[in-house]
Amino acid sequence: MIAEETRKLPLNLSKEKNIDLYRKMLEIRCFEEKVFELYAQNLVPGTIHLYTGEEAVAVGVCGNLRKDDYITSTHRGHGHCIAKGAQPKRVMAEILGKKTGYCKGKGGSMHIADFKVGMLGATAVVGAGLPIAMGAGLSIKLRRTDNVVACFFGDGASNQGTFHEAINMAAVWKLPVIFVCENNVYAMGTRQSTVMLVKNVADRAVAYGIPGVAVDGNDVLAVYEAAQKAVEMARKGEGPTLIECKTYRHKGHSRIDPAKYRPKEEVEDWLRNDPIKRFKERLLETNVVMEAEIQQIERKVSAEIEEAAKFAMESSYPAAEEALQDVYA
Ligand SMILES: Cc1ncc(C[n+]2csc(CCOP(=O)(O)OP(=O)(O)O)c2C)c(N)n1
Ligand SMILES: [Mg+2]
Repeated sequence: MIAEETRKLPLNLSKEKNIDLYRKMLEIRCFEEKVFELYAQNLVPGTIHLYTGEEAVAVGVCGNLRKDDYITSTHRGHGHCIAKGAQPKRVMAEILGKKTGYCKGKGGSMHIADFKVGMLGATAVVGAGLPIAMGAGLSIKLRRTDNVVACFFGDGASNQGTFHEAINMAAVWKLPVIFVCENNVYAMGTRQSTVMLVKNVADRAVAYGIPGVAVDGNDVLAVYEAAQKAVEMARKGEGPTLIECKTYRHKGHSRIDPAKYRPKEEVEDWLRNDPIKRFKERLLETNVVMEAEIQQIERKVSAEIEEAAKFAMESSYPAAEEALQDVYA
C-alpha cells in the first residue's frame, strides 16, 4: 500500500545530504542491475535476491548511522551493505566468488560481512538477524558506548519466533536496536495479508511496550525521519523502536522466480511509485538540485558501477588450497 500524500518539501536537510541520499539509492539500483546482467551471463555462482525497488529503506535508515554503528542484514542484502558504506567493488567481487570480495569469495551474495563499516553480516536464515542485532545491542550496552544497531528483516521474518524473542528482550533491557521491517508485500510467493491479520507489522510493537511506526518505505525522507527519531532514542539509552517500511521488490523473490502470483496492476502501481524516481522529482520540483547536477550524478554512479564490475570480473577465484581457511570445518 502506498501512502497517498507526498510531502512537497524535503526535510530540513542540507543539499549535500539530499544528494547523498539520492546518489546512494542510485548506486544500489545500478549495482543490482549490473548483478542481474552478470547473473544472466552465468558469472554469479548460486542465486541472487535483488533489492531493486527497496532502496529508500536501506538508504533512509543508514543515512542516520555513523560508521561505528552496526547493521544486520538478510538474503536480500546487497543494498544494506552499500548503504552502510561497503565498497561496491568488493561487494561485487564477493557475489562473483572472487578472493578480493569481503569474505574472500566464500560467502557469496547472501553472506557478506564487513566489520570495518559495522556490517555484522547477512544471513540467509529468515529471521536470524534479529537475535544477532539484539546481541550486538547488549554488547553496546555492556561496553557503555552510544552506538546503535539497525536490524533489517522482511515481513515474512516478522512471523518467525525470533522476532518475538529478540524484540521482547531488546525492549526489556532497553537495548539500542532499531528493528526495520521491510514489508515488500510478499515472502517468496506468499502474500503478507494472507498470513497476518493485523494491518501493520508495526502494530505488534504494542505487545513489547515500544514505539511502532509504519511509514511509506518508498519515500526516502519518510524513512529517514522515522529512523532519525528511533536512532536518537536508542543513543540516549531509551530502547528500541520497530519501524515498518511499506515497499515492494521490483523483481521476483530470487532470479528463478518469474513472480506470476503478482497482479499486473499491482506491479505497475508500485513501479510508478519507484522510490528513486519519486525522490528525483521532488528534488527537482523543490529546486534542491538542477537537472544538470542529476545527470552528472547519474553518469558518475554508472561509471563507478562499471568499474566495480570490471574489478570483480578481473579478480581471481580463491585457490583450491584455501578452501578450508577462514571457515568452520
Ligand atoms: C528459517 C527459514 N525458513 C525458510 C527459508 C526459505 N526462504 C528464503 S527467503 C524466504 C522469504 C522471506 O520473506 P521476507 O522475510 O518477507 O523477505 P523478502 O524475501 O521478502 O525480502 C523464505 C521463506 C529460509 N531461508 N529460512
Ligand atoms: Mg517480504
